Amino acid sequence: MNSRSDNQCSCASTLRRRLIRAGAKRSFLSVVMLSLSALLAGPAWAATHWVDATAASASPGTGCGINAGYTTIQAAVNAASPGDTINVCAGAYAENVSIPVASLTLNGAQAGNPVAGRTFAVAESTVTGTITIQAANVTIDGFSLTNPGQSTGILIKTAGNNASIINDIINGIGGVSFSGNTQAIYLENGPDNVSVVGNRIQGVEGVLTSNGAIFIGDSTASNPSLNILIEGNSISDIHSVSRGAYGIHINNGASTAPSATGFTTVTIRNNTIDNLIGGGWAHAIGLEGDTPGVLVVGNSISNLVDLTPTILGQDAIAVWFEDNPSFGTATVNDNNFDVTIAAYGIAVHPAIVGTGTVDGTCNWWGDANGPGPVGPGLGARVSARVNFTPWLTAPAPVGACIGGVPSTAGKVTGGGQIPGSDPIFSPLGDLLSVPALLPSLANPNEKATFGFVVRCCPATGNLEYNDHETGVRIKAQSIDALVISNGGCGPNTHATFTGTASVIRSTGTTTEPFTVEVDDCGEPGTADTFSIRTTTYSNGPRTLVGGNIQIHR
Ligand SMILES: [Ca+2]
Ligand SMILES: [Ca+2]
Ligand SMILES: [Ca+2]
Repeated sequence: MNSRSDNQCSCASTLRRRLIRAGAKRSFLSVVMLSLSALLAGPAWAATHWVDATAASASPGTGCGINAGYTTIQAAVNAASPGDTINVCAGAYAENVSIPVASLTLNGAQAGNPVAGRTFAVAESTVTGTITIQAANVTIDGFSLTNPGQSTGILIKTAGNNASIINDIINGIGGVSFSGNTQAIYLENGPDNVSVVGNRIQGVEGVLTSNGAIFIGDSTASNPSLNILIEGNSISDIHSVSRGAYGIHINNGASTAPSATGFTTVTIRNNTIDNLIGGGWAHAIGLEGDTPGVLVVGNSISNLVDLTPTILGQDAIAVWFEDNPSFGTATVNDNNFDVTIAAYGIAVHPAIVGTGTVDGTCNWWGDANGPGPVGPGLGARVSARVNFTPWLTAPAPVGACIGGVPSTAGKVTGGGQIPGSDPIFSPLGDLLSVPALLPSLANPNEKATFGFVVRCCPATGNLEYNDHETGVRIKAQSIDALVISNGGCGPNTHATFTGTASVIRSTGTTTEPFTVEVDDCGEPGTADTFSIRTTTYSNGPRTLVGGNIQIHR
């Protein structure tokens, strides 16, 4: 059992002792009620149930081991009322679990703990079977789950609105000789407001059918699946022997039958998808039903293999639109398509009726010159009906979205100080790196100093930057591009320049792409801003605490 479960056990027993003492001293039920409502989050009378294979106490139990009240998860579910919590202690549970009770929270031993650093089935509550959600507001947090030789890990039925699948490790669904459709997480026939966040999904495979990590179906559905969030999941090793391998597969209502009126509104954000192998095809994000306004941002996709390529190339695609009349309303930005020129970064099926274009700007295509062969670069392929300019000139979140934009004739100079380094955030505000020390006005060493001169064209110049507090120096080796644009302080007040830099720490020096963005808001430079980011470092944008930036064009 891990330390968190120990904490849960001691918290529960401490709470129980307090309640017993309070009741014994005053013998007033009102005191107990007051204590309960003050100490327990949620509904005053929500119960907590404890599950452990070695349970030996009366239900609902008070902790793990012999203090638990149920030996199976299903027994606890059967005894639960809406609003209850079920704590499943570390151990193995070979059972299918069906959840018809609304507002139930199932906590595994790792509830609340991110999957990073955890190992499948080690110090985990490990379910071998399918968990089926058929009531609203159910949370599944902090489990390991496997289901070899079966089709589904977690099945969310139509009634499972507001389900939250979080911090779960799903490893091993189906198998290389399993003949059914396999999927780790399956939203069946239109549940709404479902969150699938922060899970690790590995090893989904089968023979004759398509297999995927997260599947929103079905093609014949008449019920839309609304407001779905798929965020921060790590998906890898998906295999179909003879058909499609999917990371995220959406085809709710995709059938041409008049009764199939389902569609999906979904945000797919900051997921990593790696190593899909399909005997027929490999689609990392298959938007194969109607997905009006779909947002696909901040995902990193790599290693897609179609084992049966045609003369036109592999049917291996990072983001794919098929049977999707709303493709022209899609936003596909800030993704990394590290799939080589053999595969597509974004593709729209040529048979889709309509004349729109996918907003496919600001993606990294694996090449500083952008996508190919329709695009100008040697990066991942792109189809027609995708607007891919400008693209990122280096992987997100370092790259600048100036690929394909002509450099600007002009000169940008600057020198001065800004406060010390910041954590890195994605464009949507998600934390991407741990924060450095917070800057303190009392310690001038926490300032970072910079100096640069960049001119164009061709783009040349130099840059030196020194974060004294964190001991990071950045020195440009080359300048690739300079773009001067309109900024918050007026026309031609914003400049972006990119290149390659030495990033120097006491532990060693690395060569990394860099992006610097500055605003020239007047003289002296008290309103000017500076930002710099490399693969391993980021600071800003920050307003200068000394110095000046000047943009001339
Ligand atoms: Ca629905
Ligand atoms: Ca193929
Ligand atoms: Ca200035």
